[in-house]
Amino acid sequence: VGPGDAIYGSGYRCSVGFNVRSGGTHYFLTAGHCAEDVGTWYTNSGETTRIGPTVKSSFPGNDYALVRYANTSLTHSGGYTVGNAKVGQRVTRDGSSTGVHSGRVEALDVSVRYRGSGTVRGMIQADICAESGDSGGPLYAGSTALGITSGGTGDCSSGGTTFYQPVREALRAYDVNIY
Ligand code: TYR
Repeated sequence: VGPGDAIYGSGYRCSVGFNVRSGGTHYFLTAGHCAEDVGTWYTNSGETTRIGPTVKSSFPGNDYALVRYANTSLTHSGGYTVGNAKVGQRVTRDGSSTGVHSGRVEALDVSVRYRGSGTVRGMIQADICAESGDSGGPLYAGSTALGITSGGTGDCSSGGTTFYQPVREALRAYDVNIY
């Protein structure tokens, strides 16, 4: 299980952001809005192969969550260090609905009000499309982890704009390390 992979819970699908750890305990980061109503995550849509529980989540305000790998037979891939996005930077995101798409960072520290759910602050804005289910997936530049897909407008047929939770803030909030 690794960045961009599909995760399922309570009939929802989202994406893995980045694998992280605290000592010998392994977790992954995903979007907070994904985990609001999901207690247990699975690798398959039939929800038979369990990954583990949502440990913590924060949404709205922020949009990140921490899920623990309780299933010790799953692998969890790494290879990332954390960084800060810069305006104009070329970046890539991955997600379980639409796969890999690249674009540029348009703005930082953006507030976004999602209809019917709330406002998130401090987001990275990029001219990259995403669709439902891509949420929680990673935003990166090479091996530098930058963000977690939160939401946006448009789609991958007509093009779109997306907003990302900076990953450094989530690492600090949960006192975990990316790898
Ligand atoms: N917020 C969506 C999710 O929960 C992801 C998404 C992103 C949807 C951008 C639409 C969009 O334009 O999966």
